[in-house]
Amino acid sequence: MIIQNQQKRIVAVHDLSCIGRLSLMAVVPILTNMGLQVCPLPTALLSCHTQFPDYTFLDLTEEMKRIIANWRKQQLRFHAFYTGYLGSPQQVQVVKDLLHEFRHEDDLVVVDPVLGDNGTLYKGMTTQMVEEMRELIKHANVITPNITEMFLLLGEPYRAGAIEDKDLKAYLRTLAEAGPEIVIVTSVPVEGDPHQTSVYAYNSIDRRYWKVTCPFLPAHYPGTGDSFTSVITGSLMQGDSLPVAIDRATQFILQGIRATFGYDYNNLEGIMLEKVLRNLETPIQVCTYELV
Ligand code: PXL
Repeated sequence: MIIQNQQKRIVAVHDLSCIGRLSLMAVVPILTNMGLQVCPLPTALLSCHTQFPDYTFLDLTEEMKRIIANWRKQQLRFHAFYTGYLGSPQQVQVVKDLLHEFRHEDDLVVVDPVLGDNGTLYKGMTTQMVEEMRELIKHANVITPNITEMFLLLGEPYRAGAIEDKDLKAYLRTLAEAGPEIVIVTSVPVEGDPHQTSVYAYNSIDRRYWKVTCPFLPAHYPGTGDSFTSVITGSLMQGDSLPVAIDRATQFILQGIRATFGYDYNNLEGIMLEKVLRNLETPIQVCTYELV
């Protein structure tokens, strides 16, 4: 019997921000912990993420092409692709070429359309990036915009308050019509309750909608979106159902926020992943998802 390498390989297309516990510094530990071999394809190198008042930024678009060319020579086989923060709008074409060349039919493609939060674009993000992201999501199986990114992708003005279920379901459906089978929207306000926040998900294959609601602590930590989508990706790769995956990811983020919130601390440094990473090793005990 030949014992083959059965380890699943995932390409992680994100920036490397040295300070802030986001992008690759969240994706690599989480997915490694969940049993995947992570192969980073770094999009940019930053001294710290762009919500800090000052940072250095090195665009790696050309280096990405060289890395992919080298992988081509080695005929590497990947089983999943997960993209997040891109360093330039041109990188969307680089990612599309990567998928065209390396993706097999059953591979999972997760696109987190990192563009902005709280109704505004992140520093350095442009309308050209929004337009390119609309193209990239067409190639994904799963997308995970926050509510700001959902409106940007739809080309609709941002609405800050609660949204009725029927409207939100229509938004999810419209995004799924662009291509992705599964659309997951995070940071959805809960009607009449500022202490809660919801995640909605739509699976266009079985046409079911899911919701997970959890407490909202009054603190903003950059990078929770990256950790959230990493857990979703790892969970789906492990064979969890969609509602279990969103429950696991939501609970993990809440654990991370709770582990961090009690300290007198600069929130820009993100949630203390080191303290909660091991929780991913235990299967989920209680699910709270609802069918909407
Ligand atoms: O978490 C999203 C993200 C990723 N990468 C960089 C960022 C941000 C959000 O601010 O600045 C560099």
